[in-house]
Amino acid sequence: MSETPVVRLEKQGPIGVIIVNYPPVNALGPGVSDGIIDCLNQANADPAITAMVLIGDGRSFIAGADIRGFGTGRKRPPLGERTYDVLDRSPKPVVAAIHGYALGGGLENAMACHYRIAVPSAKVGLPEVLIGILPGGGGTQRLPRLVGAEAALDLIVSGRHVPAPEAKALGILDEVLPAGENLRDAAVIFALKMADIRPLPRVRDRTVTAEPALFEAKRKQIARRARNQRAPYACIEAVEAACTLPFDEGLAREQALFAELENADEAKALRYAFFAEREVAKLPDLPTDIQAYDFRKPAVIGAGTMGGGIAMSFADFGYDVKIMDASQDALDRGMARIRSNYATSVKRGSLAQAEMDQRLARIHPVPGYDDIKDADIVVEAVFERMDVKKPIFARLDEVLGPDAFLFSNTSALDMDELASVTRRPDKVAGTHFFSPANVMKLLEVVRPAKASPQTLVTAMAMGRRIGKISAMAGNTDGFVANRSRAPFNSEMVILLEEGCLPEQVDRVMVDFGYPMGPFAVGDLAGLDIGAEGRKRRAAANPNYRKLPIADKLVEMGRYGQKTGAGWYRYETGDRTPHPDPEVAAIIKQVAAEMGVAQKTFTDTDILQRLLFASVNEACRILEEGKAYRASDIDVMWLHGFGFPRYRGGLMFWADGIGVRAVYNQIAAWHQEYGDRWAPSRLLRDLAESGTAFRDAKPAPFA
Ligand code: T1G
Repeated sequence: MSETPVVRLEKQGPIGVIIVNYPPVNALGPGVSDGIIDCLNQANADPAITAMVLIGDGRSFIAGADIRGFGTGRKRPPLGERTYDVLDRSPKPVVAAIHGYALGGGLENAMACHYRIAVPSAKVGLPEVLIGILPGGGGTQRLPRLVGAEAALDLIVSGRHVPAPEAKALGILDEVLPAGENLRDAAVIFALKMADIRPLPRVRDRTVTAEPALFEAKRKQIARRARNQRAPYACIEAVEAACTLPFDEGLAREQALFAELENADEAKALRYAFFAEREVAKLPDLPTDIQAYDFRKPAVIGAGTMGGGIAMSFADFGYDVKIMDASQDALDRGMARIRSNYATSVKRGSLAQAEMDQRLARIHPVPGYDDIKDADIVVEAVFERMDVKKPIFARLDEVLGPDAFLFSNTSALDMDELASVTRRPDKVAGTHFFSPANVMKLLEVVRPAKASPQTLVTAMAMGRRIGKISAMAGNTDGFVANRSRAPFNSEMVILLEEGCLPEQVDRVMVDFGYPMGPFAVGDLAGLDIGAEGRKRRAAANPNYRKLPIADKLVEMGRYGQKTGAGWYRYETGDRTPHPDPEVAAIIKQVAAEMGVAQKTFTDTDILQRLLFASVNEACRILEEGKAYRASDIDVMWLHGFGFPRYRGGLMFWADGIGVRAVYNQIAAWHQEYGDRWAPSRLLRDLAESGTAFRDAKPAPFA
């Protein structure tokens, strides 16, 4: 069977239609750019052709360069020989006809065309900064010439996708078609109309200027978010070059900046994160032909903080959702909290009032089980106690239709035990949202032993349909995210016993790239919550390493922001953490009572004590078959704990240090501190075989 070429030229009267066909998103993979050049040259050499259309087959225009090709030493064609240059030299007009996405090199090709038209649902953008590089196909030089320096800075430094109507208003598109109009036919008609217009409107012939202050202001504006990163600043420099240099010199500057970034650690980490976020959706031990159930009637049980946030997640993505709670008062409070959350977004300008009203209207508070009996998916989010959840699951099992799925938002309880109180254990799974549920993107799907493949696939798909990144976790204490995080949470307090202060640890972690230090995060979440979990684990395990300093603060009623004092003290109405001499005194006193030798620590000591503890636990999780991949654990750390994305994730970062070095350090701490630092078997095996964490072969899912 003849393979459809990745790029082909079809003639429609005097119009040459150049069609890119490189599924799934028409990335500029092997042969695509050369194919476009060949077709352009053929059409320009054909006297019967007066103009061209460049269009994508399948679901999209061109979604950009093939990211898999970066960092492979792949040779890029020299300036002057790329598609953008051949388009620039074309003596006949070329119309870019856009549907789906025109991103990165895709939009850059479109901007090197003479005209650009799109369907209303199309999106365009230059997202290169999100993978640690910058537009390398002339985008930093052409976009400012189309939309002006300020708008170009916004789009290139943010990497955001722009809907077609906005792209038209900005000047990127010449036309947005009426809904339902056939793109290819409209593009051919457009090309016929423009075929004889001369001079050809080449974007490179325009000029753009800007005040230097604009770039300084942009640098100041991104300083906090772009901390420790290079690409955002390189984007600014490239746009500045578009405003200060002739086109070809600006292009050369762009190329130099691109070359500096492509193989930098930041770009490698961000490319890794991009693919890890797609890999995490794959469930290698389940049949690939299983269809997720197309749920339509979700319901949430529990109108507390989590239940309300979960209901908002459904409403935010267009689902009508019922939220049930036993007491009307709890429902009223829950709805008030939801309303207030939306109002805050409206006040911030990130949500329109009309949109808030629509979303609120989709959330239906109901008082009883009978009101949710038609639900096809239920997410339970009540108090984190098995004796509270079990009766609810048993009752739901009675009330709901036989095909309904029962999910629990529990963050650590045994999902097998919860499933056992129902007659449908095959339809039960954990769906662990992270707080605040309507904001955090991670959804941990917890896999009980009896869950059917369709239940797991449906839970994963449910997350994606409400904007989450779903990741599969084994049914183990703390599942995967919190279990891998637990040693970090202990080690940070143990460091205080040895002479650290909360503010020192927080500074190290913020300098590393976290948005907030872990002690400040504890104060935000509430120290009393962690205490509950420590009590439960200490009761279950006599060897459990207690944290007397943390326990003492809770005994003193220092729960954090909600009590005005925790690890830090807070002024009334102000959430700024202030180091508290009283906490320093408590630390000193408890450490003395424990007889812990005091030390001084470098920033690296602190960073590695926290993160290596979690790397070791992550290896245990993999060797027990509770996660599919090390990169899944990275996705959880990126989207559950705010691990800095430009470092790839916990395990990717550890690979940067090297398995052997990590193992040696953990083995040394094992000598010094005893069992809590015993290297996991997998870590030892990886170190002996010289295998990277991200190439670890975990045990089959258990
Ligand atoms: N390269 C390689 N593979 C890609 C890809 C790309 N650019 N985009 C998507 N894929 C794969 C993806 O890994 C997945 O594979 C499948 O396609 C479906 O993707 C020169 C240098 C277009 C918005 O950054 O944002 O151009 O898992 O699940 O949710 O200046 O894909 O099926 O095996 O994400 O519908 C700039 C990146 C590149 C766009 C579609 N372009 N892609 O989202 O599908 S750099 C980008 C996306 C560049 C120039 C520079 C999204 C999407 P698999 P998906 P989706």
